[in-house]
Parts: sequence; C-alpha cells; structure tokens
Amino acid sequence: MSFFPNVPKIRFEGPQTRNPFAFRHYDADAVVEGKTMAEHLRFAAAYWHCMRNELSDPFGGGTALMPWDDKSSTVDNALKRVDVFFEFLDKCGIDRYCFHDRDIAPELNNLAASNAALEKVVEKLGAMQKATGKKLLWGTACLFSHPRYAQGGGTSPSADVFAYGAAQIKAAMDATHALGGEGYVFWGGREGYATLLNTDMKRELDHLARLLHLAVDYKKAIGFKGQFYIEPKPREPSTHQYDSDSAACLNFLREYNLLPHFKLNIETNHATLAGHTMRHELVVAASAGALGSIDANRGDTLLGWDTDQFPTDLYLTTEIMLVVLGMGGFTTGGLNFDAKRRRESHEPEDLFHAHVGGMDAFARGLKIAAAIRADGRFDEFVKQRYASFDSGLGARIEKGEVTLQELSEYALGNGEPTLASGRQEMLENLLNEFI
Ligand code: XLS
Ligand code: NI
Ligand code: NI
Repeated sequence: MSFFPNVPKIRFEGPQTRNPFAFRHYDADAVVEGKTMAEHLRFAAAYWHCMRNELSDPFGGGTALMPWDDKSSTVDNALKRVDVFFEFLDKCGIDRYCFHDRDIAPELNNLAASNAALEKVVEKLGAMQKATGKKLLWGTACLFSHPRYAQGGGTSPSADVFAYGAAQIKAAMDATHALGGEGYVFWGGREGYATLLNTDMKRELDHLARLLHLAVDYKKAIGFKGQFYIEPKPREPSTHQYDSDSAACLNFLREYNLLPHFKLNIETNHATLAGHTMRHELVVAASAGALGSIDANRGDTLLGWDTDQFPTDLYLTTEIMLVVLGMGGFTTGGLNFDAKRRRESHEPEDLFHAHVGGMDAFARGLKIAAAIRADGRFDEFVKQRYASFDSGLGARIEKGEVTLQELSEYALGNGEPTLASGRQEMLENLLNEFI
C-alpha cells in the first residue's frame, strides 16, 4: 500500500527534464572532489516537519492533508506514521533522518507511559532502518512544547522540571543509541528568559551546563559514540536565548569545560535571526574546529521569525558548501532539512517538491563550490591579501617573536603604510562567474 500514490521514485534526469518529480542536479552517485554527491551532502529529513507539522500559523490552524493520520495520541497512530515516513524517504532518495522524542511517539499521561510508547516506536524505527538501510543522523528531546517547560527545561526555576527534562533526555539518548544515531542535538528551545525581573541568569547558565555535563556522563556510561551538538538560536520562543549564536555557544561551552564534548549544529534561519549570515556562523564554528552539522533552511528577509523555508538560493547553498568542503567535509554531520512547506502547500506531494528543490539547490551549490575551489582565484586573492604576514616582520609577528617596543620602533622608521584594495566588487563579480 502506498501513501503517496501520485509520486514516483524521484530520479536524476538532468537539467533538461520537465518532470517536477525528478532531480536536475542531484545525482547521488556522481563524483565531486573524489566523493559522491550523496557522501558529501548527507541529506536528512526532519520527522517533525514532514510528519507532524500541520502547517498552522498564529492566525489559523493547520492545513496539511495527512490522510494516514487519525490525529489520535496513540502508539498505533505513531507506528503508522513510521511507514509513511519511510516511504517518503525511499521515494525521495534521502538516506538519513532526525527526530525529537515527541515527534515519533506520543506524550501520554505519565512519564513511564511516554517512555514505554517511545520504546515501541523506536523498535519499529529500528526494524525499518534495518530493512531499508536508512540511518539516524541525530535524535533530540523536546523540552519546549509541554506547558511544564514554559519557564525552561534545564534553566527552569523548578528542580522538578529540571529532573523531568533530564529524564526525557535520558530516554531520548537511549533511543538515539538504540538506533545507531550518528549524533544527538540539544536545541535550547526555552533555555533563555523573557525578563530579568524574575531571572537569575548566572544560576540558569550553571544549571544548563550541569544538565549537559550529566548528559556527557551518561553518554560514557552507555557507550554512545555519536557526536553531541548544540544548536544556536537567538530568540523565539524566548526573548533572549542563552545559545544565541555560534560565538555565544562556543563561549558557553568553553566556560563550562564542555567544548571537548560538543560541536555546533547550525541553522540558516537562526543565523539570520541573530543578524549574521549563515556563512559567518559556519566560519565562526569551523574556525574553532566545532562545525558539526547543518540544519538546512532559510528565512524570509521580509518576515522577522523562524519561517523554516526550504533552501533554494544558490548563493546560500554555494557559501555553505564552500565552508563544508573547506573543512574537509562532514564527519558525523549532514544537511538536515529543518524546513517546512508554506501553509498554502498543503498536499502530501508538496513534501516532495520541497525536498527535491532543496536537494537540487545543494547539489548545485556543491558543484559550484567545487568549481570555485578548482579555479583557485578566491583562495589566491585571500592568500595574497595577507602576504605581508608570510615573511619578514609579519611572519615574526605571527610567531610571537616581536614586542610592542620593537613594533613601535619599526613603525616610526617605516612611515605611513600603503594599503591594497579589498576589491569587494571585483570578487562579487567573480562569484557571479560561477553561479
Ligand atoms: C527550532 C529548531 C529545532 C531544532 C531541534 O527552531 O530548529 O527544530 O533543530 O530541536
Ligand atoms: Ni533546527
Ligand atoms: Ni529553527
């Protein structure tokens, strides 16, 4: 039985095709810089957006048609969704997926019942993974939807809520471990605050770090080898979120001795909400050796919230792939489409159009980035720009061999420095040669 009878298996047909259910650029087995496209891009689908997002907005309810879903919070309904999801993955040619505990299984009357429901669904997911070869990119726990987390999870003023959140993380880590997950994400949905009139910031940060240390300890205890990530986001739902951007996350991780245990999972729409470009956020993380994985989406410059749109902008995908190729590719991470259809795109087949477009946009970004690297002109320009540090005084500065006193003497004798142009416009034109 098919849940998407109108959708064929999506295949690569090349740029000339008129078939909307075909890839124009994503050719899974095509080799770029010595690896296949599938190996470079490591696409994943988000269970929450594909299977649970009803496409509501603050002004109206959900529009998504999900004829397979009886809307009940039962294990049976949850198990049925697994079949639907795996048909979707198969037809789309996506090898990986990500979930929150509460996406895959219902939250029931008490924690024990919710844990038992989770275990049942995990059993089925495991069987489906085994039958299809699909993999879990990462799992996570939802510590932001239920009203108990209205004032935070790890940063809640209530120790009982902290404990409940910890219990949920334990169960979600167990699930991720059982499914051979390559990673585990902490997105601090409500780990922030709305007003300092009621908030002890230092204490909340200490608690959040404690929670993450507990997770690190538990990871060792159960022998889970996946990579831990935290996912920066500056606001929404909290006014101020503690993990506001890459730099804030790195500082937090260093301050609490967590950096050896974590990398970052960086999302485009969160970068732009933080007032940064995605490339900036990626480079900040990569420079610290902490770029782990990517939540692939985009925002809307005309709207101020996390619209989670599918990425179609070739400049964006090119810039992302330049950073990914530059760090030697993903190891545990991948490109997870943390993206949802627009409310108007309510038919099941729109799920496919959305992912096909995102996958093709990244395939083109990959090809363009590889061409830019093979050409070498950008690299050469940047290298030349810093050439004064390659020898002589500059090299001695980099090696830490000169004092402020010596530099003062040098500058007094050297006169006014001459500066070469940064050539921004020339380089923008150069980028357009490749797009
Ligand atoms: C929300 C986040 C969330 C995380 C996982 O804005 O992007 O979906 O990726 O909790
Ligand atoms: Ni995300
Ligand atoms: Ni998001």
